[in-house]
Amino acid sequence: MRTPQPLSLSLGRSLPGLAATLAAVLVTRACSASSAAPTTSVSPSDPRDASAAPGWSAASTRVVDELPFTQTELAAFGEPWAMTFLPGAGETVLVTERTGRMHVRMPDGILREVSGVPSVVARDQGGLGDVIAVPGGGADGRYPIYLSWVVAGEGTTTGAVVGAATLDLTAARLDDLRIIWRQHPTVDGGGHFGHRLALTPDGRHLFVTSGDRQKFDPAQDLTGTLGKVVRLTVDGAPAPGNPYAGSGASEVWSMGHRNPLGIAFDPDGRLWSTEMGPRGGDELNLIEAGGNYGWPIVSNGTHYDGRDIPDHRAGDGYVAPSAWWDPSVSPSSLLIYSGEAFPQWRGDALFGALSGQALIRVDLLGDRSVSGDRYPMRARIREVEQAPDGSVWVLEDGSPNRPGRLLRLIPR
Ligand SMILES: [Ca+2]
Ligand SMILES: [Ca+2]
Repeated sequence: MRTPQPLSLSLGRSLPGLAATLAAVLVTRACSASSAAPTTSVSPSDPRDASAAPGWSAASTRVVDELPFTQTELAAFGEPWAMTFLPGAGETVLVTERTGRMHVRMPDGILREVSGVPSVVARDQGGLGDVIAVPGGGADGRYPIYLSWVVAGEGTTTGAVVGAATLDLTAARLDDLRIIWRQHPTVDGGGHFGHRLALTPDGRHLFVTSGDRQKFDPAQDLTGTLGKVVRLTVDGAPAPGNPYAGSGASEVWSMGHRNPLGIAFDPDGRLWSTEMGPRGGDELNLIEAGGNYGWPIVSNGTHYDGRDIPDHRAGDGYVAPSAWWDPSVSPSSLLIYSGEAFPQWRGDALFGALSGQALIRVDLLGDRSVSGDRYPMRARIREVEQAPDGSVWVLEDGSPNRPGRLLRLIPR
């Protein structure tokens, strides 16, 4: 993990002073990123055009109709949302459903419902969310996990929370469940919770994506955690060294996000996130300490009601997406592939597309993304994971009329 940027020098300043410092740092960063803009044929960013924002439009991503993998259905769930393999347990995988259920699928295919799952507010996009397992867990069949879900706040409001628990695999039961972090403030409405989770490779910090709850401006407000990526200790406290330590939101790592639904580390420890943007503004972002990713002030998309949003421009003070999608694909998840089964995919980003009904692959080259492929799946794809053997497992999105299948993808 890279160390925080010099923003920590701004401790104790007023917010405007902090913002000015932040803008100066980000301008520098944006300009240097622009000079490194990719020059592939699919990039509209001409490095000779100083006004062009960095990054590239992935709209022209190649559609691969002849899929390089075969698909096998392993199970089906009502409304699956997330999954995680249990460390050292082969193909044993935990699957959450938005409606508040969790199952463990054993390697022999048996599905067992997990008890002790928290009661959730399952409404609109909210409910039971992500689940991740702590690497190295599993002694005596007990697996430390983190999970996220939506709870009621004051009045009619709701908000996402993150909890820690221990899965007793033999009993298929969560023990010692406790809430360790709460999105704040809680607000009305049922969208844009984010609440995807990622542990740093060294296991010392927990990153949580926190959506803007469809309230826009809070993504730029450092008194709350809406529209942010936050960095916590393993116990849920603001991590030491965060860029806004000492401010009202000392757990904030980056800001200006809309609805980041994927987060993952690459093999070099860089943090990437997929973000569901407005119309035509879905993003793949390289997440850096103190970065302001611009929502709702700048976006390469437009509001769904037709109002314009200024595009990212070099020098505007906001971090431009590494890649963006117009038309939208609705990224739901993110995996950086490191397995053996698809050697040509190693180091690549893979994510599911909801409205795009596809698995999307993006080539990562150091701190840049440069090209990619789109694999049509004929279903909304909610989640992507890598099995111990390197096969790629995906969860389709489910609905009351159509369950979401768990599929295993292996090379054709
Ligand atoms: Ca997962
Ligand atoms: Ca725009």
